[in-house]
Amino acid sequence: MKSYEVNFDGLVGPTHNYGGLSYGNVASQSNSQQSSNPKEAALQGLAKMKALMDMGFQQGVLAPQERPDVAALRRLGFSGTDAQVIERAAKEAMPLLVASCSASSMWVANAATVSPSADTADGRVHFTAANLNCKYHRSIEHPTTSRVLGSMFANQQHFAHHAALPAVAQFGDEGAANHTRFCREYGEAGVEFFVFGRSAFDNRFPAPQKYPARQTLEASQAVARLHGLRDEGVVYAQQNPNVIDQGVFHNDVIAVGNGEVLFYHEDAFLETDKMLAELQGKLAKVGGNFQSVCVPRSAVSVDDAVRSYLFNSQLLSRPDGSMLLIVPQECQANERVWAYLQSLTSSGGLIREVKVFDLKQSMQNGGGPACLRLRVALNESELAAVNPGVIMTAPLYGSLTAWVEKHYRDRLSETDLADPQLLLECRTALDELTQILKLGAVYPFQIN
Ligand code: SUG
Repeated sequence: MKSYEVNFDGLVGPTHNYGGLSYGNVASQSNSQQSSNPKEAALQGLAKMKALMDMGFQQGVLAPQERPDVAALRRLGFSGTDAQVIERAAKEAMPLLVASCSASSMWVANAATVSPSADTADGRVHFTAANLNCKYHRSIEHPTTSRVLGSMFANQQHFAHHAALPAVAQFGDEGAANHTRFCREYGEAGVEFFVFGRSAFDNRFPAPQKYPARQTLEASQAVARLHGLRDEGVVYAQQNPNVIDQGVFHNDVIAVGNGEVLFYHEDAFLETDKMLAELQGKLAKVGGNFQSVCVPRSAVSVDDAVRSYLFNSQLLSRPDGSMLLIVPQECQANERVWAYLQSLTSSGGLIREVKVFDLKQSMQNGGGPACLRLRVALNESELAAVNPGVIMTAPLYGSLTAWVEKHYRDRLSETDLADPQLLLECRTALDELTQILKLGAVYPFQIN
């Protein structure tokens, strides 16, 4: 049976703004308070989806969330009508209103961890929504994420969904941003690679000194258990705490894998040689030939990697077995990174082509091409069981572009977030979106 890697991209929501909410994420911190352009952000994301579809890749779309999250503000004690809740939060606790307005669900690499059916004990595709509990504005995403994923992957014969892990720091889980899967073919058993930043219960693992390590070993282990993965099909590795302290808040800012290939920075991990040997050995047991491409710090520093998001690229397999790298334009703007990419593609290795995308609106909040997509490996019958409304087609691209043009503002600053009209605009837009994507009722305003 044929199998595919389907990239589901997060559609940027109507409240996209620069709230400076993510300590440890350099771009989020340095663009705090700038005004944003939600319309441009959504169109940039859609252009990437369309381009990948046009190149022949399977592409899907994941809906944004209802913001401001009035229910979250009510849980924090603000009361009255929806407009009064927003007004009171704006007056008494602006940072909480800003957090409740974040469109951060667009970075769907953090929505969930996904294990394909070839790896799991019951032969179903397993999803665990990420609790994202390191940052308040992201911790409020998972209930709606679960409903949206449930509506996209509703067929219980093929798909199994797990609720987010307990919402405490010991089980901090950032989803697929710290998870990669190696395999020969997407439909064959593979090796799932979980990268953690610290251990909650074992102090032998060093933790970063400055910035938070969002993913714990214990969270990764719990996800592997929930998904019914075999020990032989799992490798755990620790992110180098020093790179977390330099702004590598997720592993997908310093490494990316696809098929049998890991593309990573020399400083990305601790005990790299041991980890590479384990990946090689375990992949060999399922017939795979593990290969790694290490980018030396002499060619690209960690600082250049963080600024350019070289590793937050999408590494995609082409029909002839070679690979293509989708990078943000910040890579082209960085002389050293661009020179490295030129040498990489001309070296005769597996990575033959680089395609550049303008994702500046998302990049300014620390979200590159890989942050914007959730990979789901599916065989033909599983793909046929996905809600067809969320699979990208030329007509769907047309409808979504028209929908963005109709509903989105082209400028949003902090003071605009206090405007109750924004909530109405968002709800009107999302109500129409659930019809376009045939999702049914998934948002709190549609359910309550
Ligand atoms: O969690 N930024 C996101 C970026 C997530 C990137 N995802 C991956 N690397 N997979 C975060 O830090 C910033 C929001 C703000 O400051 O307004 C933000 O949430």
